[in-house]
Amino acid sequence: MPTILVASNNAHKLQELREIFDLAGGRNVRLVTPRELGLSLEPDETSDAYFGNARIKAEAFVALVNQKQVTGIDWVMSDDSGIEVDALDGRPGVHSAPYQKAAPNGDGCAALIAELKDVPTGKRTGRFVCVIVLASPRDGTLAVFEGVCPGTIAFARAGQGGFGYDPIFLINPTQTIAELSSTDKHAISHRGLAARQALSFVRTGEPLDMAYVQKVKSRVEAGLLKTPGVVSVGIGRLPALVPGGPRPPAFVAGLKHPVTLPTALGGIPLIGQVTGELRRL
Ligand code: ITT
Repeated sequence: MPTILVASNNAHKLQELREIFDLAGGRNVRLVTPRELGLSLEPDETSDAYFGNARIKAEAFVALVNQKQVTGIDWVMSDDSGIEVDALDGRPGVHSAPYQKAAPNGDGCAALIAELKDVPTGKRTGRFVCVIVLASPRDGTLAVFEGVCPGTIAFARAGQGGFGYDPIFLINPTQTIAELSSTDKHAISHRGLAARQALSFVRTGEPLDMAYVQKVKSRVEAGLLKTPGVVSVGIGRLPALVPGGPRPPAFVAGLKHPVTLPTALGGIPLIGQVTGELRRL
Protein backbone atom coordinates (compact mmCIF):
# COMPACT_ATOMS: atom_id res chain seq x y z
CA MET A 1 0.00 0.00 0.00
CA PRO A 2 1.56 3.35 -1.01
CA THR A 3 2.27 5.59 1.99
CA ILE A 4 2.09 9.37 1.67
CA LEU A 5 3.47 11.78 4.24
CA VAL A 6 1.31 14.92 4.22
CA ALA A 7 3.71 17.84 4.66
CA SER A 8 1.22 20.21 6.25
CA ASN A 9 0.60 21.65 9.69
CA ASN A 10 -2.96 22.65 8.80
CA ALA A 11 -5.43 20.22 10.41
CA HIS A 12 -8.27 21.32 8.09
CA LYS A 13 -6.27 20.51 5.00
CA LEU A 14 -5.28 17.15 6.39
CA GLN A 15 -8.88 16.28 7.21
CA GLU A 16 -10.04 17.37 3.75
CA LEU A 17 -7.31 15.38 2.04
CA ARG A 18 -8.30 12.26 4.00
CA GLU A 19 -11.97 12.78 3.08
CA ILE A 20 -11.17 13.40 -0.60
CA PHE A 21 -9.07 10.24 -0.75
CA ASP A 22 -11.76 8.22 1.05
CA LEU A 23 -14.46 9.48 -1.31
CA ALA A 24 -12.26 8.54 -4.23
CA GLY A 25 -11.90 5.00 -2.93
CA GLY A 26 -8.35 5.74 -1.85
CA ARG A 27 -8.46 3.64 1.31
CA ASN A 28 -5.66 1.54 -0.10
CA VAL A 29 -3.40 4.57 0.14
CA ARG A 30 -2.07 5.41 3.61
CA LEU A 31 -1.79 9.06 4.66
CA VAL A 32 0.52 9.78 7.57
CA THR A 33 1.24 13.06 9.31
CA PRO A 34 4.58 14.49 10.43
CA ARG A 35 3.37 14.21 14.02
CA GLU A 36 2.63 10.48 13.64
CA LEU A 37 6.23 10.00 12.54
CA GLY A 38 7.62 12.24 15.26
CA LEU A 39 8.71 14.80 12.67
CA SER A 40 8.31 18.52 13.13
CA LEU A 41 9.16 21.18 10.60
CA GLU A 42 7.71 24.54 9.59
CA PRO A 43 9.66 25.72 6.55
CA ASP A 44 9.48 29.40 5.60
CA GLU A 45 7.19 29.89 2.62
CA THR A 46 9.34 32.44 0.83
CA SER A 47 8.04 32.05 -2.72
CA ASP A 48 5.53 34.33 -4.44
CA ALA A 49 3.99 31.35 -6.23
CA TYR A 50 1.84 28.49 -4.91
CA PHE A 51 4.04 26.00 -6.69
CA GLY A 52 7.18 27.54 -5.20
CA ASN A 53 5.82 27.24 -1.67
CA ALA A 54 4.39 23.76 -2.19
CA ARG A 55 7.78 22.71 -3.48
CA ILE A 56 9.59 24.26 -0.51
CA LYS A 57 7.34 22.30 1.88
CA ALA A 58 7.66 19.01 -0.01
CA GLU A 59 11.42 19.26 -0.42
CA ALA A 60 11.96 20.19 3.22
CA PHE A 61 10.10 17.06 4.36
CA VAL A 62 11.83 14.85 1.79
CA ALA A 63 15.17 16.07 3.15
CA LEU A 64 14.05 15.40 6.73
CA VAL A 65 12.72 11.93 5.90
CA ASN A 66 16.01 11.03 4.29
CA GLN A 67 18.12 12.64 6.99
CA LYS A 68 16.26 10.77 9.76
CA GLN A 69 16.27 7.61 7.64
CA VAL A 70 12.52 7.22 7.96
CA THR A 71 11.59 4.20 5.87
CA GLY A 72 8.34 3.29 4.12
CA ILE A 73 7.44 6.73 2.76
CA ASP A 74 6.64 6.51 -0.95
CA TRP A 75 5.63 10.15 -1.40
CA VAL A 76 5.69 13.43 0.43
CA MET A 77 2.63 15.51 -0.42
CA SER A 78 2.34 19.25 0.18
CA ASP A 79 -0.51 21.69 -0.51
CA ASP A 80 -0.25 25.43 -1.04
CA SER A 81 -3.49 27.23 -1.55
CA GLY A 82 -5.21 30.59 -1.41
CA ILE A 83 -8.02 32.81 -2.55
CA GLU A 84 -7.58 35.30 -5.41
CA VAL A 85 -9.82 38.33 -5.79
CA ASP A 86 -9.85 40.07 -9.16
CA ALA A 87 -10.87 43.46 -7.73
CA LEU A 88 -7.72 43.28 -5.57
CA ASP A 89 -5.46 42.34 -8.47
CA GLY A 90 -5.37 38.74 -7.30
CA ARG A 91 -4.68 39.46 -3.62
CA PRO A 92 -4.42 37.87 -1.12
CA GLY A 93 -3.60 34.88 -3.34
CA VAL A 94 -0.44 33.09 -2.35
CA HIS A 95 -0.34 35.29 0.77
CA SER A 96 -3.80 34.19 2.00
CA ALA A 97 -2.46 32.63 5.21
CA PRO A 98 -0.47 35.73 6.32
CA TYR A 99 -3.44 37.93 5.28
CA GLN A 100 -5.63 35.91 7.62
CA LYS A 101 -3.09 36.03 10.45
CA ALA A 102 -2.66 39.80 10.10
CA ALA A 103 -6.44 40.48 10.09
CA PRO A 104 -8.09 41.74 13.30
CA ASN A 105 -8.97 38.66 15.42
CA GLY A 106 -7.42 36.52 12.69
CA ASP A 107 -10.64 36.93 10.72
CA GLY A 108 -9.61 36.96 7.06
CA CYS A 109 -13.23 36.76 5.90
CA ALA A 110 -14.16 39.99 7.72
CA ALA A 111 -11.05 41.69 6.36
CA LEU A 112 -11.93 40.75 2.78
CA ILE A 113 -15.57 41.79 3.19
CA ALA A 114 -14.35 45.18 4.47
CA GLU A 115 -11.85 45.63 1.64
CA LEU A 116 -14.54 44.86 -0.92
CA LYS A 117 -17.38 46.84 0.61
CA ASP A 118 -17.65 49.25 -2.35
CA VAL A 119 -17.14 46.64 -5.07
CA PRO A 120 -20.42 45.88 -6.88
CA THR A 121 -21.80 42.37 -7.38
CA GLY A 122 -20.59 41.95 -10.96
CA LYS A 123 -16.99 42.79 -10.06
CA ARG A 124 -16.49 40.43 -7.12
CA THR A 125 -15.09 37.50 -9.08
CA GLY A 126 -12.29 35.36 -7.74
CA ARG A 127 -11.06 31.84 -7.33
CA PHE A 128 -9.60 29.34 -4.92
CA VAL A 129 -6.34 27.81 -6.08
CA CYS A 130 -4.66 24.70 -4.73
CA VAL A 131 -1.29 23.40 -5.85
CA ILE A 132 -0.33 19.95 -4.61
CA VAL A 133 3.20 18.67 -4.98
CA LEU A 134 4.16 15.02 -4.69
CA ALA A 135 7.88 14.41 -4.18
CA SER A 136 9.55 11.04 -3.97
CA PRO A 137 12.12 10.60 -1.19
CA ARG A 138 13.49 7.69 -3.21
CA ASP A 139 14.25 9.04 -6.67
CA GLY A 140 13.43 12.74 -6.72
CA THR A 141 10.38 12.48 -8.98
CA LEU A 142 8.29 15.60 -8.55
CA ALA A 143 4.69 15.86 -9.66
CA VAL A 144 2.52 18.96 -9.42
CA PHE A 145 -1.26 19.17 -9.58
CA GLU A 146 -3.17 22.42 -9.68
CA GLY A 147 -6.90 22.79 -9.06
CA VAL A 148 -8.83 26.03 -9.55
CA CYS A 149 -12.36 26.70 -8.31
CA PRO A 150 -13.95 29.90 -9.64
CA GLY A 151 -16.59 31.89 -7.77
CA THR A 152 -17.43 35.32 -6.34
CA ILE A 153 -16.89 36.99 -2.99
CA ALA A 154 -20.05 37.47 -0.89
CA PHE A 155 -21.03 40.66 0.96
CA ALA A 156 -21.57 38.67 4.17
CA ARG A 157 -20.57 35.29 5.49
CA ALA A 158 -22.89 32.28 5.28
CA GLY A 159 -22.54 28.65 6.26
CA GLN A 160 -20.72 26.65 8.90
CA GLY A 161 -18.85 24.10 6.82
CA GLY A 162 -15.31 24.07 5.48
CA PHE A 163 -12.70 26.45 6.88
CA GLY A 164 -10.78 29.63 6.11
CA TYR A 165 -12.43 31.75 3.45
CA ASP A 166 -15.23 29.27 2.63
CA PRO A 167 -18.08 31.28 4.28
CA ILE A 168 -17.57 34.20 1.89
CA PHE A 169 -16.91 32.26 -1.31
CA LEU A 170 -20.03 31.91 -3.49
CA ILE A 171 -19.91 29.05 -5.98
CA ASN A 172 -23.27 30.06 -7.40
CA PRO A 173 -25.42 33.16 -6.80
CA THR A 174 -26.96 31.76 -3.61
CA GLN A 175 -24.52 29.32 -1.99
CA THR A 176 -21.16 29.70 -0.35
CA ILE A 177 -18.80 26.74 -0.19
CA ALA A 178 -19.37 26.71 3.58
CA GLU A 179 -23.04 25.88 2.91
CA LEU A 180 -22.17 22.71 1.02
CA SER A 181 -21.74 19.29 2.56
CA SER A 182 -18.10 18.28 2.68
CA THR A 183 -18.79 15.74 -0.08
CA ASP A 184 -20.16 18.46 -2.35
CA LYS A 185 -17.30 20.80 -1.50
CA HIS A 186 -14.72 18.17 -2.38
CA ALA A 187 -16.47 17.39 -5.67
CA ILE A 188 -15.85 20.89 -6.98
CA SER A 189 -13.15 22.44 -4.84
CA HIS A 190 -9.64 23.45 -5.86
CA ARG A 191 -8.29 20.86 -3.39
CA GLY A 192 -10.66 18.16 -4.59
CA LEU A 193 -9.59 18.72 -8.18
CA ALA A 194 -5.89 18.69 -7.42
CA ALA A 195 -5.94 15.88 -4.83
CA ARG A 196 -7.96 13.53 -7.03
CA GLN A 197 -5.38 13.82 -9.75
CA ALA A 198 -2.57 13.29 -7.23
CA LEU A 199 -4.29 10.15 -5.95
CA SER A 200 -4.78 8.90 -9.48
CA PHE A 201 -1.08 9.41 -10.14
CA VAL A 202 -0.03 7.58 -6.98
CA ARG A 203 -2.27 4.63 -7.75
CA THR A 204 -1.90 4.24 -11.49
CA GLY A 205 0.82 6.54 -12.79
CA GLU A 206 -1.88 8.30 -14.82
CA PRO A 207 -2.58 11.93 -13.94
CA LEU A 208 -6.18 12.42 -15.03
CA ASP A 209 -8.91 10.35 -13.45
CA MET A 210 -11.52 10.48 -16.19
CA ALA A 211 -14.23 8.80 -14.10
CA TYR A 212 -13.96 11.67 -11.66
CA VAL A 213 -13.97 14.26 -14.42
CA GLN A 214 -17.26 12.77 -15.64
CA LYS A 215 -18.69 12.92 -12.12
CA VAL A 216 -17.83 16.60 -11.81
CA LYS A 217 -19.33 17.24 -15.23
CA SER A 218 -22.62 15.72 -14.11
CA ARG A 219 -22.63 17.97 -11.03
CA VAL A 220 -22.13 20.95 -13.30
CA GLU A 221 -25.04 19.79 -15.45
CA ALA A 222 -27.17 19.33 -12.34
CA GLY A 223 -26.59 23.01 -11.58
CA LEU A 224 -24.56 22.56 -8.40
CA LEU A 225 -21.65 24.39 -9.94
CA LYS A 226 -21.98 27.29 -12.34
CA THR A 227 -18.47 27.42 -13.71
CA PRO A 228 -16.43 24.26 -13.57
CA GLY A 229 -12.87 24.34 -12.34
CA VAL A 230 -9.68 23.72 -14.17
CA VAL A 231 -7.02 21.22 -13.35
CA SER A 232 -3.43 21.07 -14.55
CA VAL A 233 -0.81 18.44 -13.97
CA GLY A 234 2.94 18.49 -14.48
CA ILE A 235 5.54 15.85 -13.77
CA GLY A 236 9.26 16.42 -13.56
CA ARG A 237 12.33 15.17 -11.78
CA LEU A 238 14.54 16.92 -9.33
CA PRO A 239 17.85 15.14 -9.73
CA ALA A 240 19.32 17.34 -7.01
CA LEU A 241 16.68 16.25 -4.52
CA VAL A 242 17.74 12.62 -4.37
CA PRO A 243 20.76 11.46 -6.33
CA GLY A 244 19.99 8.52 -8.58
CA GLY A 245 19.53 7.43 -12.15
CA PRO A 246 16.81 8.96 -14.30
CA ARG A 247 13.42 7.33 -14.09
CA PRO A 248 10.94 8.96 -16.44
CA PRO A 249 7.37 8.78 -15.14
CA ALA A 250 5.45 5.99 -16.79
CA PHE A 251 2.42 8.04 -17.77
CA VAL A 252 4.15 10.41 -20.15
CA ALA A 253 3.66 8.10 -23.10
CA GLY A 254 -0.04 8.09 -22.34
CA LEU A 255 -0.70 11.81 -22.55
CA LYS A 256 -4.01 12.32 -24.29
CA HIS A 257 -4.53 16.04 -23.84
CA PRO A 258 -2.92 19.17 -25.26
CA VAL A 259 0.34 19.98 -23.52
CA THR A 260 0.65 23.54 -22.20
CA LEU A 261 2.83 25.17 -19.58
CA PRO A 262 0.94 27.42 -17.17
CA THR A 263 3.38 29.82 -15.59
CA ALA A 264 2.36 28.66 -12.13
CA LEU A 265 4.11 25.39 -12.86
CA GLY A 266 7.34 26.90 -14.21
CA GLY A 267 10.71 26.45 -12.63
CA ILE A 268 11.24 22.71 -12.93
CA PRO A 269 12.21 20.78 -16.03
CA LEU A 270 8.85 19.23 -16.80
CA ILE A 271 8.94 15.90 -18.55
CA GLY A 272 5.28 16.02 -19.44
CA GLN A 273 2.24 18.00 -18.59
CA VAL A 274 -1.44 17.79 -19.18
CA THR A 275 -4.11 20.41 -18.75
CA GLY A 276 -7.75 19.49 -18.66
CA GLU A 277 -10.50 22.04 -18.69
CA LEU A 278 -13.54 20.26 -17.34
CA ARG A 279 -15.95 22.41 -19.30
CA ARG A 280 -14.64 21.07 -22.57
CA LEU A 281 -14.54 17.40 -21.65
P1 ITT B 1 0.57 24.44 5.61
O1 ITT B 1 1.44 25.41 4.87
O2 ITT B 1 1.18 23.91 6.85
O3 ITT B 1 0.03 23.35 4.73
P2 ITT B 1 -1.16 26.80 5.87
O4 ITT B 1 -2.45 27.03 6.60
O5 ITT B 1 0.00 27.70 6.16
O6 ITT B 1 -0.75 25.25 6.09
P3 ITT B 1 -1.19 27.84 3.14
O7 ITT B 1 0.11 28.53 3.33
O8 ITT B 1 -1.39 27.03 1.90
O9 ITT B 1 -1.48 26.80 4.34
O10 ITT B 1 -2.36 28.91 3.26
C1 ITT B 1 -3.64 28.63 2.83
C2 ITT B 1 -4.56 29.82 3.13
O11 ITT B 1 -5.70 29.73 2.28
C3 ITT B 1 -5.09 29.80 4.55
O12 ITT B 1 -5.36 31.14 4.95
C4 ITT B 1 -6.39 29.02 4.42
O13 ITT B 1 -7.33 29.38 5.40
C5 ITT B 1 -6.85 29.41 3.02
N1 ITT B 1 -7.49 28.25 2.38
C6 ITT B 1 -6.85 27.20 1.79
N2 ITT B 1 -7.71 26.30 1.36
C7 ITT B 1 -8.93 26.76 1.68
C8 ITT B 1 -10.22 26.24 1.51
O14 ITT B 1 -10.43 25.06 0.97
N3 ITT B 1 -11.24 26.98 1.96
C9 ITT B 1 -11.04 28.17 2.53
N4 ITT B 1 -9.85 28.72 2.76
C10 ITT B 1 -8.79 28.02 2.33
